Amino acid sequence: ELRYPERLNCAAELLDATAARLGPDRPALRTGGGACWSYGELRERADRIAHVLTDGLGVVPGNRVLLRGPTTPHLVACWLAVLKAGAVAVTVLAQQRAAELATICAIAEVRHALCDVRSVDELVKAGVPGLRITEFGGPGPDDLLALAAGASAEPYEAVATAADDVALIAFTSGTTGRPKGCMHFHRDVLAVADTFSAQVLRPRPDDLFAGSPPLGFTFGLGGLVLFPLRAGAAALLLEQAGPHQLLPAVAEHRVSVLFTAPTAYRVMLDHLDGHDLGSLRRCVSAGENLPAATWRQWHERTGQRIINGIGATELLHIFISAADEEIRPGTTGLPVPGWQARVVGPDGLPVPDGEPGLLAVRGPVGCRYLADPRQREYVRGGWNLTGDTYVREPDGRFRYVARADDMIISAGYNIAGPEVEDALLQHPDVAEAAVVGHDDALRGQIVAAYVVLRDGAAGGEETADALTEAVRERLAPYKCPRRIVFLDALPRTPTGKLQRFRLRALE
Ligand code: 3SK
Repeated sequence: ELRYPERLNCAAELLDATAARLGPDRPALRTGGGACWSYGELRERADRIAHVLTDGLGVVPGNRVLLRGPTTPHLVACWLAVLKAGAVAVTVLAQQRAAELATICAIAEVRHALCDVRSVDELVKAGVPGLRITEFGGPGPDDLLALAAGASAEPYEAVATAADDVALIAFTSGTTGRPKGCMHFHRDVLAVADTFSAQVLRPRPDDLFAGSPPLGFTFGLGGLVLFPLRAGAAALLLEQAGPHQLLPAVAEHRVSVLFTAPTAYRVMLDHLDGHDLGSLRRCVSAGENLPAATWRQWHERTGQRIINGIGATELLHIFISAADEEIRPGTTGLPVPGWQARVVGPDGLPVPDGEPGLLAVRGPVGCRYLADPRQREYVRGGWNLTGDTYVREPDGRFRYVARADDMIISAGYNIAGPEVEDALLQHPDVAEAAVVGHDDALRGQIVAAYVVLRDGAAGGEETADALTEAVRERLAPYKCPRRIVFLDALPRTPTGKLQRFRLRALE
């Protein structure tokens, strides 16, 4: 069981306590350009910013501070400073536009923003009343980094927040709808590091983490900040972190722990040649379902056994996963130690093993939407309902079926798109596949597949027939796509999640 003291500032734990335990000279943050900040330097920079926040900008504990910019050491220092000052970090994505930022600021009652100068235009355009924007990385004397350089060099004494004071508000838009702000406590931040990271991932102080998700997506916050700092390891921060940047970065910097999404693993598989990935020790996949085909191809080509996981912004990070010998490709894994999971029917009661139902989880972190009535739908009887359909296998492993609202019902059959996608992905010409239901007068819905082909493969009727045949060889005929459409790319959210509703609208 996890036990934390009543007074707990997670940023002080992550930074000051780790620096004290392992020494200030250990590398903490590296950049693609070759910069390296030690734990001591990161601490000094975060402390100077914290002095500016409290002495110069008038930030007080509990204030919500928006953080925005590409993934850089300065953004991490700002995040740590905000939390050390007892304020609440609201980290957003660099891709979010003015209207989205305005909504987030309104919901979270944001009054201060620390923004990379390169990402400031949209925030200014958002025109948030009463918002004080402080830029960093610019030339002026009022730039945050200039103010920090002139601030006290004395260590900043972190505010003695309560373990259940809010540390951060993470926004999720899901794939549609008004964004929801998820409040997470100081103890939650340590809990995800002390459960998934410490017990499944098991990082070492000599590890170098890297990955594609940004800090505005809690998958990235964990993989690039919380987990490395808690373990005394280092993170390589890449401003451009797509699959084409990850491959050379892993080789050049000797990355040992990689965090990215299934799509990126698939793209990397097509471009592995010439890249030495021998430094990799751990590869984590989350954000979307990892098809068995992708797991096997990555294993075959790199020797790495991907650690699959399901996480949620509502629960901060990963709660079902498996590593090493526990892995069974095609399943997500077992509840992470400290978490409980079950599959329930519409009445909230567990369904028998092998039968599909809704995934329900509970553990050290729970969903707490900020002023949002959808809280009542997400948390029922103390269990968090993630909105995913799952099956619990007789060996206790959890297998993803589909998002609950994505099941296709065709001629009375329930069909899970991801199963058909997995079958399509086993065809050598298929780079990406997404399967949705389209309305049909006769069958209610038909299975429609949207396919991105690998370079060099041609679309057309012949290929469509070959793909239908490939699915028919693996799955019951009623699951075969009745429509196959070739696209250049699949529609995705800024955090890389497939937007099935856009494909449904293509009917
Ligand atoms: O949303 C997700 O899929 C996710 C996955 C892993 C960790 C955190 C999150 C939000």
